Amino acid sequence: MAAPVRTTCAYCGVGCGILATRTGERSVAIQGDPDHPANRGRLCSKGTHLGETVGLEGRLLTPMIGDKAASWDKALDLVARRFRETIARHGPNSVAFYVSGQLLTEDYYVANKLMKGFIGSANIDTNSRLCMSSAVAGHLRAFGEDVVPAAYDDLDAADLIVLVGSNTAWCHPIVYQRIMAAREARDTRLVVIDPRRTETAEGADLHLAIRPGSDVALMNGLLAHCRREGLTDDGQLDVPDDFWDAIARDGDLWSTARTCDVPPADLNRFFELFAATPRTVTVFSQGINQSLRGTDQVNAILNVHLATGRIGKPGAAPFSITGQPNAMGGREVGGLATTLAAHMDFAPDNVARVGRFWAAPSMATKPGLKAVDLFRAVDEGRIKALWIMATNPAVSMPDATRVRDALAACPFVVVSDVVARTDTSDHAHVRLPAAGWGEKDGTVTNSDRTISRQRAVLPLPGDAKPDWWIVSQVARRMGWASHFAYDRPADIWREHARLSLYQNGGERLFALPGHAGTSNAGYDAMTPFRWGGTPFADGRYPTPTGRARLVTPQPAPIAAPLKQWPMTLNTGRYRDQWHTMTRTGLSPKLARHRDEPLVEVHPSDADALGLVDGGLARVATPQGASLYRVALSEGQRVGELFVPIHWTDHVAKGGRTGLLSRPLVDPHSGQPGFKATPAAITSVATEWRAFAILRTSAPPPLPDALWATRVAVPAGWMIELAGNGDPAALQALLPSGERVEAQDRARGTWRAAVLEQGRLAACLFLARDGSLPPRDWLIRQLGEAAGPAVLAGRAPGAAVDRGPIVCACFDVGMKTIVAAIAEQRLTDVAAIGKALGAGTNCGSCRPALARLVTDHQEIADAAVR
Ligand SMILES: Nc1nc2c(c(=O)[nH]1)N[C@H]1C(S)=C(S)[C@@H](COP(=O)(O)OP(=O)(O)OC[C@H]3O[C@@H](n4cnc5c(=O)[nH]c(N)nc54)[C@H](O)[C@@H]3O)O[C@H]1N2
Ligand SMILES: Nc1nc2c(c(=O)[nH]1)N[C@H]1C(S)=C(S)[C@@H](COP(=O)(O)OP(=O)(O)OC[C@H]3O[C@@H](n4cnc5c(=O)[nH]c(N)nc54)[C@H](O)[C@@H]3O)O[C@H]1N2
Ligand code: SF4
Ligand SMILES: [Mo]
Repeated sequence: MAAPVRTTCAYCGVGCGILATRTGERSVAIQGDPDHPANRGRLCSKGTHLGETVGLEGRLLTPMIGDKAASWDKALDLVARRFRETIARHGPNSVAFYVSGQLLTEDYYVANKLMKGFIGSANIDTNSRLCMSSAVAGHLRAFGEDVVPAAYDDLDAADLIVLVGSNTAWCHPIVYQRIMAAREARDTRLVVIDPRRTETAEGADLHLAIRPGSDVALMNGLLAHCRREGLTDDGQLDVPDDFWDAIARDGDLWSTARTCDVPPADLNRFFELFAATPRTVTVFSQGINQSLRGTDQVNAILNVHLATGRIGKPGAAPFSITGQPNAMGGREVGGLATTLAAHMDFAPDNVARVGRFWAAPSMATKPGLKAVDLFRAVDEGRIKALWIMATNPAVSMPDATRVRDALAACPFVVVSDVVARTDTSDHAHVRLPAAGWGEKDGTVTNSDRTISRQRAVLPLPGDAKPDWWIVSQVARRMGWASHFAYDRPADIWREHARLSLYQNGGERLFALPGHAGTSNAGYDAMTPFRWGGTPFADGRYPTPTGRARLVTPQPAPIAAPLKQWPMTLNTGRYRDQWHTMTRTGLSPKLARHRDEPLVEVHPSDADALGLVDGGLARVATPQGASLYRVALSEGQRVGELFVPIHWTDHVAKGGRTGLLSRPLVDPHSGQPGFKATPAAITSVATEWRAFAILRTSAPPPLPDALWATRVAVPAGWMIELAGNGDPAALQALLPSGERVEAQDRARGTWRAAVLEQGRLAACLFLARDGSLPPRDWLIRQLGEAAGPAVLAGRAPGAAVDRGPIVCACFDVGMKTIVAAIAEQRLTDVAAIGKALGAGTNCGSCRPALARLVTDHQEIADAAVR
């Protein structure tokens, strides 16, 4: 067996180190890297199951012009020519790049350099605009530079951790496990501030289920409390004249509690805990950033930390955790339309400096279009050539239907992606096959400024090429061969490091000393390191006065419910899926945690609106409407809905969330307010419900039905279905072969199975009264010897329904766990682990297990008594 390759995870900004071992043509064994400072050997469910996503099924393996395969030469020449011609005819601002925090730093650097130094426009924006641009804008206002003043070690050293707008247990699971470890080791307190009671909140000492958008009121209330307690010191800060008046206004406990809609006693507990705990880290992510006042919400948090001295010391910091694996690397190269490069902005000095360094013929002199404006410009015909890399805006942008229309009307769209077909690349004129995780080489920066290498463990498949190579080739063909003469990522890394140091007398904290001269071998051997040390430890900030600034924050508008749109729609993530599912969607293990897109509703709303658990509902906003399966949840606030962002037209009919969100943005950062859209929900009745399980390696097409969602299962695919009228069209799902069938017209059930040489190749179960057999046993029968008895839908003899899968690693279902809690009187997560294995590998399900223990303990006790 090959030696393990040290690399980093493909997914979130925690940036876990991985030991990847090639075990076959296209197979990789995954282990956590015990030496990586971010995770010390741990991995969550997504990282653990990366090996299930490296197959070639669905990959784009050759350049495509329209629907025809093309050589690289032809495709690159075409892209270069169309961009050149468009620029010649309509000017540099008629073209744009839309890139991604999932590019490596080297890819990002080259794309940014081409657009801002050579094409001469700053129309390069990134999906990070949708992700953490409010944090960037907030840092710039408070500190003068976009520096995250925290590290994971601070979590280990803190006495209080406050998670605001962050479902850490699902979205940054290894950070959450570190927090849980700190709680065990030193009794660190945990407060979670989120309108929903998430699994993250389940593990906290205190959960404040605040009204959406009331974070500024909460933080101002906290700051007013600290001031009353004499804990603030603004002597070394730049303070706007109106600042303290604005903070004091409505800043008493009662009015804050009213605005935030939380019990005053809970609020007081939080205030007192914070005031009493100098070592406090406040971690925040999308519940703060993705708001129409995201930047002000960020500054409201920074204000509290600056004014109470909780920054620049071990265990005390505001901590913006980033979502994507290289969101931070993108910030370092200046990949946002509003930044230039290497933490420099568009001030004339900086433009001149970067221009000199690049020997650039036509520097962009002002910021370019931010994502939402950029796609609006495409829609209005002002952008005539667009290149999209490593992101799926037809799904992930707000008002995504309009984005699709814009792409469809754009004269020239290029998409670089690893998969053959996405909702975005359906609109591309040219598709370029990019190297994927496991094949690409370069660096990423995680949430705590640690730079690590990603290394290839597999060879490049087909004609796939790394993104840096693709961009450099186009740049060369546009006429700038000598400026883009890179042969390897190390060449780009050295240039990036040199730029960080270029005429930098300490004004810019971002600097990579010692790396400009790294040899190729040194680059290959690079070990993880954090840049910037402990920022602001000396109390000095990169502002003109050297002081940090307090900013008077404006609260987010808390709209009164509208008659037509009485609900507030919140959107976010599931534990085991990554964004638009192009990769996690390939993993059967990850699919089973939540295999359909749900709309979570509070039971009292459901009662009032006639929604039933497990039924379908249409969620509508002024932008559009989409279907979801209803899940009642006590963890929702009344009046609020929650839907996931992951489902696309390629995996489902229904459940596409991007089309619902408004294209409204924060005025400072341009980040969309994805977390609160006025919405309505209505029940949708269907006459039948069905599912099909099919043994096929290629994903089967979705049949024509009102509701259809497809997930990977171990030997094939499963499709959940619901609809009205004659379900005869579902016949087309079943392959030809020996057919066994059972129909009960009275009950309206239809069950069919197809056998190939006595083995189960496919089955379809349909019911009109809604009761269908559990899926697990049938999934396991795919490819196994089977006969007509398979139509019973369960094992002969005892019927075991394991319920939804909670532990993805050991495949343990909810009902199995609940039964074990009751029968074996299991009282904690560790006991469940001993009995069933659940929760003992990646640990992502431990919050869910804890919840099951609390919920079922009393039942178990009662049963024994
Ligand atoms: N499993 C998984 N993990 C991921 C990702 C993924 O797709 N799947 N994506 C990665 C990426 S790119 C990102 S950006 C991160 C995102 O990570 P998170 O920010 O943790 O994830 P979200 O689910 O978008 O939203 C976080 C929480 O904000 C809450 N919220 C909504 N409105 C408000 C409000 O007004 N105030 C407060 N205080 N909270 C509010 C929501 O209820 C939600 O629970 O996750 C990363 N990790
Ligand atoms: N309503 C709503 N919308 C949201 C959010 C929300 O909370 N609510 N969150 C927003 C946030 S924070 C984010 S980060 C975005 C994420 O949204 P997207 O960036 O659109 O989602 P992904 O599915 O990660 O898209 C990445 C694409 O790049 C491809 N890819 C993977 N690796 C590579 C590579 O190395 N090279 C190339 N060229 N391609 C590659 C993948 O196949 C995939 O098609 O969604 C945003 N949209
Ligand atoms: S927490 Fe999970 S998804 Fe994030 S980097 Fe670590 S293993 Fe990957
Ligand atoms: Mo993100």
